[in-house]
Parts: sequence; structure tokens; C-alpha cells
Amino acid sequence: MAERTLAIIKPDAVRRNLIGEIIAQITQSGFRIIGMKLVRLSRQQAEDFYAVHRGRPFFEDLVCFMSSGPVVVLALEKERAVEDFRALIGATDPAEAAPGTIRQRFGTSKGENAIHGSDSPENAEREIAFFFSRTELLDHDV
Ligand code: IDP
Ligand code: MG
Repeated sequence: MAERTLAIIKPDAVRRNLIGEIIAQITQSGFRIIGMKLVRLSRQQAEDFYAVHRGRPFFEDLVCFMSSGPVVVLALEKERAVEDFRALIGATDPAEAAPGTIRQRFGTSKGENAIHGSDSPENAEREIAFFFSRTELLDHDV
């Protein structure tokens, strides 16, 4: 059965009108979109989504940034979705991301790195549930 992962096109990329190019790269890489929404996160939602990073030096900047403008949230499906999507986006710091990866192409700093991808299948399911109800995802049982 195909695995699922969660992607967020971050506010920097939305502001720079990169939604289309980024989604094109994702779908051309074999991911199927099973859920998608354009939302602006509240400060509280950003804090909750990144709760694991609370206490880190970059936490305040991260929460501020992620709630600074609209984001596109995507639930994606593919075999080995989590691992393959992390490879597609590249390293956290765009300066260290491999050529052709989404962060290398579109990120501008370690904080403003254009896109999020879940880091494990367990976190992917948790993160998908954070943004989508079951009936907002394709192929749900009625
Ligand atoms: P990841 O997004 O590659 O999984 P994490 O370490 O989980 O990276 O960090 C979550 C997000 O927090 C990053 O994507 C980035 O936006 C931000 N971040 C992480 N480390 C730093 C840092 O050292 N400076 C500024 N922002 C950071
Ligand atoms: Mg992470």
C-alpha cells in the first residue's frame, strides 16, 4: 500500500508566487495529491504544529514566519513517500541542499526554506490529521 506524507509550501514561497512551480515538481516526481488547501496558520497553530521544536533557539522565528502569510498544505501519496519526499526537498539549509531539490531551487535561508516534509511515516500521519479531516482526503471510505 502506498505511503502518505505531508508537505507545506511555506509563506516565503507563496509570497514569491512559486506555488505552481513547486506543485509541478512534486507531481512530476510521482507524488499523487490526495488533499490540498490554502490556509493562513494562526500563531497558535504554528506553535502546535512545531511543538517538538519548542525551546530551540529558532522556535520564535519559526512560529512567526510560519504564521506570517498563507501556506499550501498538501497530503501526498507514493510508495516510500516520506523518504522520497525528503530527498526531493533536500537539506534543511538551502545552501547545503543537493542541486535540483526544491529547497536548493527555491529556499533562501535555513529558516525560509520554501517547503516542509514529514520526517517519518508516524509523523506524516499525525501531521496529515493535524490539517485534514478524513473526508477531506481522497479515497476515504464513505
Ligand atoms: P526540517 O524542516 O528539514 O525537518 P527541522 O530541523 O525539523 O528541519 O526544523 C524545522 C524548520 O525550522 C526548518 O525547516 C526551518 O524552517 C526551521 N529551522 C530549523 N533549524 C533552523 C536554524 O538553525 N535556523 C533557522 N531556522 C531553522
Ligand atoms: Mg523536521
